[in-house]
This record gives sequence, C-alpha cells and structure tokens, in this order.
Amino acid sequence: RVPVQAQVTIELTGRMLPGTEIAAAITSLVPMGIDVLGLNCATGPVEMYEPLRYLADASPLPLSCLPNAGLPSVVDGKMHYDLSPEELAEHLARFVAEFGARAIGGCCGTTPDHIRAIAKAVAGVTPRTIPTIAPRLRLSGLEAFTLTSEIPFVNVGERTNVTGSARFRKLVTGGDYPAALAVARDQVENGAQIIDINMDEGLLDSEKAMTTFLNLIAAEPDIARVPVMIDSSKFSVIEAGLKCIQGKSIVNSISLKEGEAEFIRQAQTVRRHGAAVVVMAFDEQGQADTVERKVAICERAHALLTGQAGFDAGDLIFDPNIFAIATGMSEHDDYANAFIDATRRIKALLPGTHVSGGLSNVSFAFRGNEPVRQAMHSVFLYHAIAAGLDMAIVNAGMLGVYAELPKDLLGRVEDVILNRRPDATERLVTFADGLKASQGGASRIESKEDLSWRDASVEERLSHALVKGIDAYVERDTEEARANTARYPRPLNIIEGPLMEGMNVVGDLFGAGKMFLPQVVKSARVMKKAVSVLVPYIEKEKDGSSRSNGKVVMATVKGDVHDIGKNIVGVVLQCNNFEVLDLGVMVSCEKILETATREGASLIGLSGLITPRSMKWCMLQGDAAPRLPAAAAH
Ligand code: THG
Repeated sequence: RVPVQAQVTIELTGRMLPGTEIAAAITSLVPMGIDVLGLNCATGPVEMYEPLRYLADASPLPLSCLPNAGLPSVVDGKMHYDLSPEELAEHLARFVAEFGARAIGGCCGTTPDHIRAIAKAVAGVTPRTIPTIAPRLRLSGLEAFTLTSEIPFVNVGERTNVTGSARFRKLVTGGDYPAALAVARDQVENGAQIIDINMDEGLLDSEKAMTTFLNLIAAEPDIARVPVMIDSSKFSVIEAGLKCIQGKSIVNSISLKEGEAEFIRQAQTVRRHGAAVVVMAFDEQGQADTVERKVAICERAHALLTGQAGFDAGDLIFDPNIFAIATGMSEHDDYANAFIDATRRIKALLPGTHVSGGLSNVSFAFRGNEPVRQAMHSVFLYHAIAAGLDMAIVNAGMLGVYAELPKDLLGRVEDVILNRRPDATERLVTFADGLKASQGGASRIESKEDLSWRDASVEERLSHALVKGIDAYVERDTEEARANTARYPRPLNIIEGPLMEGMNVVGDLFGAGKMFLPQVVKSARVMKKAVSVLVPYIEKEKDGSSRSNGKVVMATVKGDVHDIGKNIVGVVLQCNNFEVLDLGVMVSCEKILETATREGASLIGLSGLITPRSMKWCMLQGDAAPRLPAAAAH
C-alpha cells in the first residue's frame, strides 16, 4: 500500500474553509487510515503555530508541515511572500524540535533557496516523540466531540425524525426545509450534543431527503458544529448520509438481523467512511428482550466488529433496546429493568464500548400525557446512567429533573420503571389521569397553573427559577431582591448570595446525575438574565469609586465554548474594581497573550479545557514576550 499524507489548510480565520476546526479535522481524518497528518498552505508558519501545537498534542500520527513563505502581498504587480529562506527555516526548525514535525517543506511562495535553508536548519534536530492517544469515542461536526470520563451522559436530539415527530414529518414531506433546519437548531440550542436524523417515511424518497437535509445543515455552522447520528433502517439511506458528512458521525444502526455476512459488509462500509456505529441487540431470531439475549448478541457483534471488521472498541455503541413499558401487557413489565441490567453487563464485559438507547420509546403507553412521560424519562435515565448508559436519543430541552419530581409521582413512576409491584402500571395510570385533569392537560410538569412557588421568599423563588430553568419571572425577582438594600446593600451580594446558592444546587444535581446538560443550559440562561439586571447597578456603583485594582484578561480557550463560570467570575472581579477585558470564547493563545501584553494586564483568567502542555507553552510564550506579570488558570 502506498502511504498517504493528508494535510489540512487552516485559514487566517483559524478554521478550514468549510468552518472545520483542527480538532474536528483530526477526528474525521485519523479513522480513514492515513499515515501522516499535517498542515500545508493557506498561511505562513506564524499562523500555523496554534493549530500545529494542537496537532502535536492530539494526533496519533506523524506530523507534517508545509507552510507558505509567509503571507502574500502584491508588490509591483507581482505576488510577494514576506519570509526569507532563513526566516522560514527558523520556524520549521522550531516545529521539528517543539512539536515533533517529521515531514517538512514549503508551499506557496517557497523557492529552492527556502528548501535548502530548511534542510540545513533541521539537520541534527531530533523530532519529539509522537504522543499515544487514549482510545475514546471521538466524533466531530465542525467541532470535535470526545467522550471523556468528565462527560457523564450525552444527549442526542431526537426531534429531527420524520417518524418520531409529526411536525418534522410535515415540514420535510412539505419541502419546508428552512423550518426543518430550525428544528435541528433548536435541538442544539437546547443542549443536544449530537443530532439524530431519520427520514424513514413511506411517502419520502428517503435517500434524497437525507442528502438534501445533511447538505443544508453543512451550511449552518450553529447546527453543523455538532456530530450527526444517521438514523435509518435502510442501509442505502445510511450510505447516502455518510457520503454527505465531512465530520465523524455515528451510523444508527446495524444489526445481525440479516446474518453475519450482511452485518460485516455493512460494518466495513461504515468503517471505510470513518464513522462510529450503533449496534442494535437484534439477530436472526429477532429483537432481544431478555437480559441474556441482549448481552449475548452484543458480545457476538463485538467479536465480529473488532475481529473481522477492524473496529476500535471505542467506536462501538450498543443499543440493548428500550421498549415501551406500562402497556398493560405483563410480559412488558420488566423491559426497563432488562435494559438497565444489560447495560451494566455490557459495560463490564466489553470494556471501552458504549451503550445508548431511544429514551422516548419507554413511555409510548403514556402518549399525550407529557408530565408522566417526562417523569418516566427522568427516572429511567437516572437508573440507566448509574448502570453505565453513555448516551440516549432524547427530546433535548424537555427532560424533567429527577430530584424535583413530586414524591408521589416519583414513587409510582419508579415502581413502574423498576417493576417493583404487580399493580404498578394500574396505580400510575390512575395517578396520571388525575394529574392530567388537575393540570388541564398542560404539557409540562411545571405547568402554568402550578404557581405555588411564587408564594415563597424571593431567595427561594430565584433558586427555583435557576433549578427549573424558568426565565419568566427572574428579572422581576432579581429586581425585588436588589430593592431590599437592607438585606443586600450591594447588587453583588445578590450574585454571591441567592444566585450562587441556586447555581450550587444545579451543580450538585448535575454532579449526581439528577440533572442533564439541556437543563443546565436553561439554568445558565436564567442566571445570565438575572446578572444582566444587576450589571447596570454594578456599573453605577463603580462611578467615582476607588482606583482600579488592575487589569484582567479573561477568555475561554480555543477548542471550548463554555463561559458560564467565566462570566460570573468577570462580574465578581468588576465589582471588586478590576478592569475586565473579556475576549469571549474560542480564543487563541496568541490573542490572549497579545492582549495581555499590550494592555499590561496583571492577571489572565482562562476557562475551558486547558491541557497542561498548552498551559506550559502559553507560559513559555509569555516569557518570550515582554514578561507577563502573572498567569492563572481555571
Ligand atoms: N434506538 C436507536 N435509534 C432509535 C430508537 C432506538 N431511533 C428512533 C427512536 N428509537 C428514538 N427516537 C424517538 C423520537 C421520538 C419519539 C420516540 C423516539 C416520540 N415521539 C412522540 C410520540 O411518538 O409520541 C412524537 C410526538 C410528536 O409528533 O411530536 O416519542 O430505540 N438506536
């Protein structure tokens, strides 16, 4: 086989032309079986520092680098590149020594003199060794998504499914793709980390609908940033989808239902496209409904996929079938238990693999009764995640909070999920009918009618709004707290007091697996609203007050978009007379250092995932630059 060297061009924007980040490019290219991965063209070596450093940290392959001879400009009607042979060579020698580059050269604007200078500069320089990269589920859209142990659970948005949503079906069959795209965007905004797309509808040309929709998504960066799960029971639709996607996606699903030969053929196709795969617990005998059969099928599929099809265990996601319970048929009563037990056993038996399921299936018997369905989903997830469930296809933004379920409802739902008593279904049905009537058929557990929490103290109201993610009253409640200057002399006291207390509850519930990302996203929005009420007062308070305590440059590092904590810290620092320069999210190391140096900052505050290596590199750059007084992280 001829070795393949793949090179990515990162534009001055810091991304590839379609918007792909370097981390995402690595994720989708490595499974293609290439031998060397690097950067070339688009920019000179200076602009390549940041993405190359990232490659050096995150790529398991030998690194290559072929920059342009700097940036071009037109001089006397001719294209001119600004780096001399010696200047270019100096950068490349650093790339070899610091980042371990093993294949180097020049692209646009380089001449034989440049190449000669490069060869001379690197003679005798030893490249750094290639890092070993932990086997994990790595996916990508425009951005990379790696399932690390810090991520307790992954939400896959279910709404972009023509069989799972009447509304989405109408939009797609009616050809209203802009509105269909809005459904996808909504899922992502509400915390879906992956979106499941299903076009299996008899009246549709499913291959064509899948292709059209995926190509439209590719042009929407706020949707395309997350990985896609291509959902179809027709393999031709899956193949059509795989051909459209630039990132590393998940195929949903393959199974042994048509025998081993077809299973392996499909698996090999998936692998050739560099995707991860959901494997259903389904074989020649049908769908598995007992723990023993679920586990046995997954074990058999695992052996075939890692053996004959060449899959890494980390790219395998088993789905031991979430079936509807409380249907009135007693043989269905133990289905949730069977899934949960199978999950526990699969995770123990097949290390490195993952388990997923279609959550909303479990509550089909309560269609039309959203409060009960949501309660069932919360309870099911709580127990399944504890057993090792990694991800589920869910209605992102519509998950109830386990810890907040009314005790009587919780008890009855738990009886049904865990099959704790023979009359569990009957008791839940009776309770559910009452619940529905008393809430006038409202679609949320937190219905408009149930406003009893509004009678509580302002502190309790703020906390409730944060935990439940209700933004309707938070502005007036925050204002009410602020007006009580006897209790809260300064607006900052409200942030540090009741608001932080509420966020601590959110943090604790999240940590305990009783709250999930979509809900935390909502809480963060409520927090932001509350803080925005207080900021003008904080600004006013500062007028004519004591001198500045110094300048702080804050940013969420490149590769991360999380800024809830950073924003709060920023406000608190401002209240303490620091001048805060917030550079936003996805900020490159260079920009942070450049700003800190230019502004004479006394402190740098960083948020997001920072590797020790990045941190060290940052400090070294800081040393090289006019010395930074201090640097702090996280
Ligand atoms: N495993 C895997 N993939 C799957 C499933 C699974 N894909 C499809 C499905 N199951 C998961 N997705 C959904 C999506 C929606 C619903 C259930 C599962 C759902 N929808 C409402 C209903 O039917 O009552 C829709 C109401 C409406 O029209 O809006 O419940 O198990 N691998």
